[in-house]
Amino acid sequence: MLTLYHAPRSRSSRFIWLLEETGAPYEVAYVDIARPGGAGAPDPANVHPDKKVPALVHDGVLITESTAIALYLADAFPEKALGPKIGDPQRGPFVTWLAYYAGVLEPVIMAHFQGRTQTDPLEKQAYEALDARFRTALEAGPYLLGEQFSAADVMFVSLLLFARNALPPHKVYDDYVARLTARPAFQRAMAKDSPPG
Ligand SMILES: N[C@@H](CCC(=O)N[C@@H](CS)C(=O)NCC(=O)O)C(=O)O
Repeated sequence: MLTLYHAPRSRSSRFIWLLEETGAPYEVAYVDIARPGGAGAPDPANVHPDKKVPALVHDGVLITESTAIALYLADAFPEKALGPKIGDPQRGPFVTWLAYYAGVLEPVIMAHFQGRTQTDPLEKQAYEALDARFRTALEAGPYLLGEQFSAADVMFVSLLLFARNALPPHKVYDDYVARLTARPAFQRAMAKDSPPG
C-alpha cells in the first residue's frame, strides 16, 4: 500500500502526478503544514519527522525528501519506465539530474528569489550555469533524458509550474511545460491536489 502525505500546492503535488504515472493504487493523506507568511501549522497526523511534505509510506516504510521519493517510485515500478534501471547507460544521467535538483537547483533558485543572484557574482554565475544546463538538455530534448520521459522531468517541471519566473523567458521552457502538463496523469493529479469537497 502507498500513502502520500500531501498538502495542496506544495512540493508534494508533483508526487500525486508521479503516483498517477505509476498506475498503482495509492491514498492521499491531506495534512496541514506551516506555510511561509504564517498560515497553516505542523499537523500531528503528518508522519514526516519534520512535519513537512512530501512523505511517502510504502508497505509501512517511510520515505522522505523529494528526490528520494522520485527515485524510489521509479525503481519500485520498473515496468512503467519512469527512470532508467541500473545497467542502462541513461541511469547515470538520471540520478545526476535528481541529485542536481536537490543539491544545486533548490539552493540556486532560493538565492535567486532572495535577490542574491543580482548582488553576488558567484550566485549570478551559478544561476546562469543552471539556466544554460537545463536549456542545453531541453533543446536536445524533448525530455531531460532525451527521448525518454522520467521522474526527473516531473521534478524539474514542477519548479516551472510553481514559479515560471524562476528561470528566464525562453520558448524551450514554455514548450516543455506545455508538453508535460498535457500528460493525462498530470491532469488527473491536479484534480486531486485539494481534498474532495
Ligand atoms: N527537501 C524537502 C523540502 C520539503 C519542504 O520544505 N516542504 C514544504 C512544503 S513545499 C513544507 O513542508 N513546509 C512546511 C515546514 O517547513 O514546516 C523535500 O524536497 O522534500
